[in-house]
Parts: sequence; structure tokens; C-alpha cells
Amino acid sequence: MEHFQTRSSMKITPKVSRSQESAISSFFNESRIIQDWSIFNYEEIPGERKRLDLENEISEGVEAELEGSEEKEKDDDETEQDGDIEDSEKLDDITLNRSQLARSRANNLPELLLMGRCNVGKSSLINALLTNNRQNVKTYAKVRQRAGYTLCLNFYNIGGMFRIVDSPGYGQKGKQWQGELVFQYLQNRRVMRNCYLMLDSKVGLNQYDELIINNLVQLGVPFDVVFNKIDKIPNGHEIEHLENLIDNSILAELKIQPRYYFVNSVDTSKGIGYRSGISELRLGMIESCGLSVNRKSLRPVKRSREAEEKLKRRKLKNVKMIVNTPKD
Ligand SMILES: Nc1nc2c(ncn2[C@@H]2O[C@H](COP(=O)(O)OP(=O)(O)OP(=O)(O)O)[C@@H](O)[C@H]2O)c(=O)[nH]1
Ligand SMILES: [Mg+2]
Repeated sequence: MEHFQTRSSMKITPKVSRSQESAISSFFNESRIIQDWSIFNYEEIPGERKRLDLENEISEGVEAELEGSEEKEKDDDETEQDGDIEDSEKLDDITLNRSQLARSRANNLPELLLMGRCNVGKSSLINALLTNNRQNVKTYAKVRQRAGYTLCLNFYNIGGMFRIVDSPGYGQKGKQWQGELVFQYLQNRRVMRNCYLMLDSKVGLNQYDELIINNLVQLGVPFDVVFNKIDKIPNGHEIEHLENLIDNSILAELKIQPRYYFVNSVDTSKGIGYRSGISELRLGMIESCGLSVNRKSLRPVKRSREAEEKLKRRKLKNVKMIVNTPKD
């Protein structure tokens, strides 16, 4: 993607060296990938309801303590002993809850959220990130031409190291409850390290995208921008087109500039190559999770032989389908 990295004022995608590229693709190739959860309601995320309750309890406890300390000053001698007992009981409660928290932390891997308008290609990008074949195999996330296909939050566990979260799209086909679910996630999910806002390279930004960007800025959510479907821009005009898109949108006004990624997520006849920009995005994702591309840092739970076979069978089936298609 070197030809997209010319603009000096833009925070461009990180450059991927050959050795990084091979380490990154082995990581994604070898990692065991599991779809951990499909969530329709924010509190269904395991451990999240407890954590929210605990947070409330602690903040209520702190408030009560502050109020109590004012009264205590008034009548110090009399209540000293009782107060000590109460304090130590409260401390026990918190210690117990903290150990519960530590247990649930093992389940709380860093997370990265993909969001964007309906049909922008979020689920296709998940498949491109998680598979390494040349066919357009719809291995993990379900993809359809019909907008509004992904209904809920889907969590993909990558080798026990982090999770990528697919979300339902916003815009005309998006439903209000889905928007609320995504924003509840953004506001509450402590382990979310970065959000990737997907935009359509050809269509550019519309009023929904601008609204979402404003909301992300207001909430202080860290986010980067992924321009998808770059194959739809006429050959040779990519840089000019994308620079114009950025310059003439709310993106140019952002005080903290996001990183920009330029990708295509499905196989196209355009010859710019399947998965353009995918290695750069994979690297950015790994780094956002606080990991670096070396053997010490990237030690995923590996795929089982059985899972490899299953994946291979799916690829073969896909090849057969392509071979059997009449040529004209
Ligand atoms: N040309 C081209 N088409 C793409 C690309 N990425 C996705 N598509 C197509 O766009 C359509 C929608 O893709 P999805 O991945 O289902 O989009 P989504 O954002 O997950 O959609 P919702 O779940 O409905 O919000 C499908 O027909 C994909 O094949 C791309 O990079 N280039
Ligand atoms: Mg989808």
C-alpha cells in the first residue's frame, strides 16, 4: 500500500516490513479463532453485569464514607470503635470482590470494535483479517449484500490474545436498539482499546457518519478510520480521491487525527490484490492491544489439527464451487 502513503499531514498507516508481515500472518494463521459471544444486550457480556454492580457499590460506598466522615468529626470519641469494625467489614467486602474481579479479568482480553454504516463491509473485513486464503471464503462472519445483516455484537477471540468485535451497522437500515447497544459498549467496556470506524471509499461520509464521529469525539473514544472498498475507485486516482474525501469532511477538522487505513476486503477483479491494506491494519490492531510483533509478545493459543482440517475442507469446497461455475 506504499502508493497510499504520500500525504505528510495525515497520520498514515504503519509501514509493515517483510519480517513483520510474515510474523503477523503466521500469528493470524496459527491462532485458534473462536466466536466467544453474540450479544443482544450489553449486560449479557460475561462478568460485565457484576463489574457494573461492583463499580456502583464502590462509588456509593465512597459517597457514604465521605458523608459519614463529616458526622464522625462531630462525635469522634463515641463512635470510634464501632466505625473501625464497620470499616474493616467494608474492606473485607471489597477484598472479596477484588479477587472475583481478578478472576473475571482473565476473561477480559483487550478488545477492538469495528463499527460503520450498514453494508460498509465490517463482516467482510473480519473474514479478511482472520483468514489467509485467496478465495473469498466467508469463514467466520456472515456477509450479505443486504444491508443490516449483522444483528448484534459478535466477539471473535484471536488466539486467546485479544478480541475483535463485529457490530451491527448504523444508518437507514440500522435499528435504534442496535445503536444503543453499540454506544453502551463504547461507554462502558473498559477493555476496549480502540475502535475502527469503517467508511466507504467510493461513497464517502454521509450525515450518519459525521454524527457518529461527533459522538466518538464527545465521549473521548479512541478511534481510527478504515476506508473500505478501495477497489471501487478508478485505478490511479486513489490518492487524490481519498485525500479529497478527508479534506472535505469533518475528518479534516479533528484536533487529534486518527490513523487512516485503506483496504479492500473481498476478492475483486481489479488486480490490486485481495486484502490490500490488511497487513497494515493487522499490525495497527496488534499494537493497539499493547502487543508487539515478536515471538515473546505474540504467543497465541494455536489452532487444533481438527480445526485446521475443517478450515481446509471449507476452502476446498469453495474452490470446487468456483471451478464448477460455467465460464460465460
Ligand atoms: N467491492 C467490494 N465489495 C465489498 C468489500 N467489502 C465488502 N464488500 C461487499 O459489501 C457487501 C456488504 O458486506 P458486509 O461485510 O456484509 O457489510 P457489513 O458492514 O457487515 O453489513 P451489515 O452487517 O449489514 O451492517 C457484501 O456484498 C460484500 O461482498 C470491498 O472491499 N470491496
Ligand atoms: Mg455485518
